[in-house]
Amino acid sequence: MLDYVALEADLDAEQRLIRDTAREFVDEEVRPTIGEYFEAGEFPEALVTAMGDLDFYAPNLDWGDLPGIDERAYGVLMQELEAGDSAVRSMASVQGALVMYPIDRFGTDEQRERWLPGLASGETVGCFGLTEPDHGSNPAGMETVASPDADGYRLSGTKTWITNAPIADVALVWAKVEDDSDGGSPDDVRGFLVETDRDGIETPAIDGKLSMRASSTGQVELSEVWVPEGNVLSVEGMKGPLACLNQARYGIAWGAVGAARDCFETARAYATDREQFGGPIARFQLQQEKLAEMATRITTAQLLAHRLSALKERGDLRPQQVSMAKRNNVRMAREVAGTAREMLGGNGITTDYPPMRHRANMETVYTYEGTHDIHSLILGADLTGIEAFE
Ligand code: TGC
Ligand code: FAD
Repeated sequence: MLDYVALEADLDAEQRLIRDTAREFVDEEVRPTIGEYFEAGEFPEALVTAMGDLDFYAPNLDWGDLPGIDERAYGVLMQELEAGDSAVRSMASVQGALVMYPIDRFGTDEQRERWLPGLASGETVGCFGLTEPDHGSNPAGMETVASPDADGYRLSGTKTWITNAPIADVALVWAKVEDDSDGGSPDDVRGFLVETDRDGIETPAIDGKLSMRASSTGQVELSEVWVPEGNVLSVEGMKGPLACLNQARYGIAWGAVGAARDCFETARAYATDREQFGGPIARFQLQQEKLAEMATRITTAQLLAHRLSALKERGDLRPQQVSMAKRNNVRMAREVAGTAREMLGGNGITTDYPPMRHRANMETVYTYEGTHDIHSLILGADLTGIEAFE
């Protein structure tokens, strides 16, 4: 397994155990069938509780029975899961970083006790509704509203492109509390935990995806859905959802390395095995240059991910540094997957081998959690002091 500058030699016993557990899970539970699920356009639902049994959901949180593992161990877990498929890492990211993290950070004791155990075990599935049909890169413009009503709120609006929505028991919906004084300011944004069996909520699937096919994606349509005050998180403004994105983007920066590594290992094995012109194609300098370039780019992305974990562990990680890693590592994985696909010739376009599936998935990963362009602008603003979003 590619670890060219021996970063894994520095893993402690717990980090190694998590790596090995996740690798074994991916080898036994994901690899044998993920191509079929990808073709069928379904998430392998048996994995939802299997991943809960192995503590794959928010193991870096320190509440109740959650293991409270360190940030490097969490990153290594995301890397191993995405080596299987981005849909599997997405399942863990959404459940852990986008639903459990905000409940832990912004919730009341009552909300934590009500939701976290079920989400940790996978008995309860969550989704995170921020994006809307007319507000993707600019979620602050959201139109979903929450009108105060009878000790609670009535929510109306549509969230789209929501991972897990069709299979979710609870949706964390970000909406603006209606306030006539300012016409809907981002400061009015609040997070609402909406059970999906409430009257007025629908979660239809989005079909026709050519990327992230093994993940369930849908909409959350809300028509005057009432939720009690006790379902509202204690955070106001865009820093609520953006803080969650920061956690998930950290996991993606690690996960992309896993997907790229899987492509590299597949291409290396194929090149040493496949014979043309009387010998293995790995003897051709053109193929060796591709492997050298892939290995170098994966290694530099690994270094960035490991450095991020050290900064996060000591509380010094800035969101802009996460943006740099998400942007770099996902672009790297997208390009490495393309090169690996190419090295497999015709076989490379099938689901018998992972590169094409990873490449297709990376089109989504390049776009969600802030597009590549948006992370360029976040870095541009940080480097110049001048925002260029509008
Ligand atoms: P801005 O005015 O800059 O900031 C508003 C407040 O938020 C704070 N903040 C952050 N806090 C934590 N982490 C971050 N990354 C933060 N970025 C900003 C900021 O300090 C401020 O706090 P305060 O106290 O002053 O109020 O925010 P803006 O609305 O102008 O944002 C600009 C922009 C473009 C960067 C932001 O909107 C953005 O990141 N857009 C991209 C949208 C996006 O990433 N959507 C993702 C949807 S979820 C998803 O894709 C899940 S896929 C999951 C899966 O399947 O794995
Ligand atoms: P747009 O914002 O319309 O962008 C279109 C293009 O314009 C992009 O290339 C973009 O980079 C570019 N662009 C936009 N603004 C600028 C600018 N200021 N300067 C330069 N270029 C710009 N969202 C959730 O809330 N929860 C989820 O669970 C979730 N899961 C997803 C799962 C999948 C499979 C997919 C595909 C998306 C998911 N998303 C989710 C939504 C995702 O976060 C958005 O697709 C993403 O934020 C981009 O928004 P958009 O698609 O509306 O594109």
